[in-house]
Amino acid sequence: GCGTLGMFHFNTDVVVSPHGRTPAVATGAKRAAPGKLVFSYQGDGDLAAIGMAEIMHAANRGENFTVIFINNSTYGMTGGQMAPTTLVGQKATTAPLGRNPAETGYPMKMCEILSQLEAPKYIARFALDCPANILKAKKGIRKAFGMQMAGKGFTFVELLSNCPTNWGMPALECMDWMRENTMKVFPLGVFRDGDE
Ligand SMILES: Cc1ncc(C[n+]2csc(CCOP(=O)(O)OP(=O)(O)O)c2C)c(N)n1
Repeated sequence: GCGTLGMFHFNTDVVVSPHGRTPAVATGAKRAAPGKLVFSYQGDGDLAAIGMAEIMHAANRGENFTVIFINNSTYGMTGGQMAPTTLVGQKATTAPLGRNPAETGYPMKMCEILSQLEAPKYIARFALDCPANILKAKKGIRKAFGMQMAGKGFTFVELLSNCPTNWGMPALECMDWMRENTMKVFPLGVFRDGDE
């Protein structure tokens, strides 16, 4: 879904768009109401698979909204299928022996890919594995929202997350697994800061 859309035919804060198409919907919302804070909230299946075209082109146009990209390296809601971000060797219902790059390629790193474009103004990756990192993520989101409200352009915040159900482990173990696996493939950091 995307942020405040109270200027259309009905008064609402949230719009659920078709899977993957959120950057297109957010583009329309922000262009129609440039004073509103608009953000999309997208999973890795959503953003890096079905919505790959929408995210690339919204970023390339420098649309002035914020993307919150929740990367838990799985299609959670539909039951744990392989996502573009699934790690090599990570098990999924559609990769029961673990992701094999010879068949399905390698994890796609969206911050790094989007950093090849000129227009984006802020691109950063954080992890939600411990309070210190959650506070950093919060700062990054605040920064992205601030840049958007200052009219700077496209801002993208990736948050490494987890999925106890589909990873098949308790929540606390997920935090360790993230640190030992996910964060090695998806390094944390600010890839672009248009304020600097
Ligand atoms: C056009 C379309 N295709 C497929 C689906 C089915 N679908 C719903 S959620 C989902 C996967 C979501 O995975 P992700 O975006 O990674 O988010 P998560 O559930 O892990 O948070 C899919 C394929 C859909 N809702 N709409």
